[in-house]
Amino acid sequence: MTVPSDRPYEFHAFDVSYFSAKVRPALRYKRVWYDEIRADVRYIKQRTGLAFIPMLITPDDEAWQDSTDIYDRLEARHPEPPLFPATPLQRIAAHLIELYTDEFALIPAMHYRWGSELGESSARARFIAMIGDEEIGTQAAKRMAQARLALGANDNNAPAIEAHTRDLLDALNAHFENHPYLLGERMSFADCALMGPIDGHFFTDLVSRKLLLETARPVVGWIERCNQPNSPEQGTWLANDSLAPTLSAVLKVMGEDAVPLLMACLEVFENWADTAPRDQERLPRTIGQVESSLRGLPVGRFVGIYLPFLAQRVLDDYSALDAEARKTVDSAIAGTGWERVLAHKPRHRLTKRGFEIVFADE
Ligand SMILES: N[C@@H](CCC(=O)N[C@@H](CS)C(=O)NCC(=O)O)C(=O)O
Repeated sequence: MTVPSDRPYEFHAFDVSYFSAKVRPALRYKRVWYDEIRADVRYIKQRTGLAFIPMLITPDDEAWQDSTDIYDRLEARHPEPPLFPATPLQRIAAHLIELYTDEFALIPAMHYRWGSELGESSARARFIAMIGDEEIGTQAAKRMAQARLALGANDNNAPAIEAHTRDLLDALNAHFENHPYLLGERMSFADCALMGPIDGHFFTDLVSRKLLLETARPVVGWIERCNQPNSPEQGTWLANDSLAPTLSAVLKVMGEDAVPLLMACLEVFENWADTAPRDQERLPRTIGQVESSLRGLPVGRFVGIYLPFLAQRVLDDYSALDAEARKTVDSAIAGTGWERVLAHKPRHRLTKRGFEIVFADE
């Protein structure tokens, strides 16, 4: 495809936005010419019908929305340097990390931003300054503090969220002490995805930034590398489609803590979809409520339709593998908790119609 180069991409984003932080490193890694523009939700909605940040406008004026779609489209237009590993195990591992970041890591991210007095007051100050209006900024902060509860973080389960984060940072520290990126010496979409919670929230917010600077210097080094990727100088992903043992340890912290909740959400979705009308113009954003637990403490959250859509993406890649490749993946993933997700057999298929997730014909 010819790429018009007389105009930059427009990246409509916010510095404090999780999913903007997930896309930004991919743009830098790909070395595309882009302008970052403060998101105007009304304009985004006008272009896509959905008020989600970020959005990318291409030089030929297409609107791209949804970080996973943006990765796919960037990769198709700018295949070099690659974001997506071509080998089965590294590719599935990267997908699982993305599933964790998009659907679970929001919980610790919202906890550290909104779940303490210092977190809340400093994030509120930032929102007010960013929006430039005391009242509107305060309202936005209030909505976000409520979203923390809807996503499953609360005062009661805060100790479990913090213990999870501690273990995740320890595992990532051990990994980044020996490897510059998750899959070796080259970035992939797994690194970009993990930058959502870690750069977009943890390193942006006062309470968690202190935690990172005091206890996770290797992780901070990785943030710096992802933000200035200098991709021509990067090396390669680990040889022979292998995962570093330290990455398997990271996957295990993610899998053991996230998978029970993710599976419970998938079950709520399947049951809802068994009887949901198929002719809906637009599926509801949330389709139910789930009760699960994290390290023995209850976590209740709403169930959305994005998780089954994202899980389907991983499962499609997994089921396209031949038997031998699947065996390799299975034995590498065994014991991490993620095997339950790979064994999931969805009864319903979703697809995108324009920017909306809808039922695929069944
Ligand atoms: N699936 C979307 C999610 C984007 C998203 O949720 N963005 C947040 C900001 S970081 C947002 O716009 N939230 C508004 C809302 O939830 O109504 C993606 O991957 O880009």
